[in-house]
Amino acid sequence: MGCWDARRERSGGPACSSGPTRIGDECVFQEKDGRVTINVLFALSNEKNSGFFQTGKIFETFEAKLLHIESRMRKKSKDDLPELEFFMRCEVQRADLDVFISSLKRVAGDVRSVCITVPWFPRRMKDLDRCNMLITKFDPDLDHDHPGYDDSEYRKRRAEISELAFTYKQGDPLPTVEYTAEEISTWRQIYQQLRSIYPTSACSQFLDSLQQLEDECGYGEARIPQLRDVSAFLKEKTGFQLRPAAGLLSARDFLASLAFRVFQCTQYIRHSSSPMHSPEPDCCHELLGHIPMLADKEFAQFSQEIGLASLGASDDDIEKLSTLYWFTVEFGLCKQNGEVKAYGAGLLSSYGELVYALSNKPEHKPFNPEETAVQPYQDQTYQPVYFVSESFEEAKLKLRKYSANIKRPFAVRYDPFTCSMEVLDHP
Ligand code: HBI
Ligand code: NLE
Ligand code: FE
Repeated sequence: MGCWDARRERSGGPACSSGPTRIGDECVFQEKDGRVTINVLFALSNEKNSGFFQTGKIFETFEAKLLHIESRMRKKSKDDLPELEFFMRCEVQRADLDVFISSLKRVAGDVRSVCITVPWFPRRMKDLDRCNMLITKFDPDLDHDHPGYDDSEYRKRRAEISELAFTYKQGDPLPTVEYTAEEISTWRQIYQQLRSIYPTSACSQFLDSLQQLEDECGYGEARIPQLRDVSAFLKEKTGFQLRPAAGLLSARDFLASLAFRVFQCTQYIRHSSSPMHSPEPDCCHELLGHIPMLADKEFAQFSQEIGLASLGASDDDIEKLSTLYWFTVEFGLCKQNGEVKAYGAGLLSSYGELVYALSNKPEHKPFNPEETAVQPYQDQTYQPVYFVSESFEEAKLKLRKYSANIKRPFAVRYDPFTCSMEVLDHP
């Protein structure tokens, strides 16, 4: 269970940090299943033409998979004989790395290897099965303050629904949940209260989509919509689809799925004793807060762009990106026709916080990604500060610009035909 590579990457960093082959601090290009991708540079003098074939043998011996090769003639200095210099990218067994490099050194001169650290990230839709690392926060089994902590029935129900997410594999039909009368009653209360203040509090994109969900997808106070129906609706509107999540996921895993236009969605409902606010995501948060926004074409596009920017990003960039996500997609406010409206899902699914955010109690700051990305945030209760953009479009454009500027030693492009990532390197 969990995202093996990503987890290891975060706890202490990967291998390839020792041995004579390392230069500088650049190391390991995506270690996966014990194999690393490295860049090797070496030179062969012209007299030793057989050197090239000998290096080939070494590649063969170590079962190194050649991914890229370039060569050029180079003179070390004016009076030297020209040498043929090779640049190769290859994948080898991590455990063989040092011997592989020292073997190359025996036949070639000036061998250098360069590895670049890039955390694992999903490349095919199927890889999302590994993007399910849960954050053990707000857990009804572990957290004494959770409203469901003392309710064994609730905990049992949560475990049952979480199991559906744990066993889900990409491509399976989305599981359906038969909600109990108590659960539907919690939903009804939330729906009624929120629905009554949406017209004055929510941005127009949200209101348009919600209307469509009510007309075409069975949204209403009477029943909790099933992920299967909602996913089919979204697929038609914006190409987004849902997959079940067992709870709050790590930001890296959560954001990565957005790159594939997949939204990880919880399916359980909050405890009936606290309908107006839940610190953790639940189906009310997903269905009322996120889904209407994801049914908007432009919002869907920029959600995917945030996801794409997160793939293989450094921990530091993930932290900033998720803070930005927090203050925009989750808790963003924007001006529309001279009034401040909510477009953040965390607000649109919490009656308590929606009313509070639009009151004069919290601080409202203008949205500016560089500043917002480092603002500490509150994930237990209401935010002390919200960022207001001049318009919904402005938030989108600024966030897009910020995401596009995140530095990585490669670029990614999503291929919608194969639902996979093309990774374009620029060494
Ligand atoms: N996990 N299941 C789930 N749902 C979310 O909305 C969610 C998450 N993990 C992180 C997260 N949201 C964001 O707040 C950012 O940290 C990316
Ligand atoms: N506070 C939100 C709600 O009550 O619906 C959920 C936020 C999840 C990040
Ligand atoms: Fe959310």
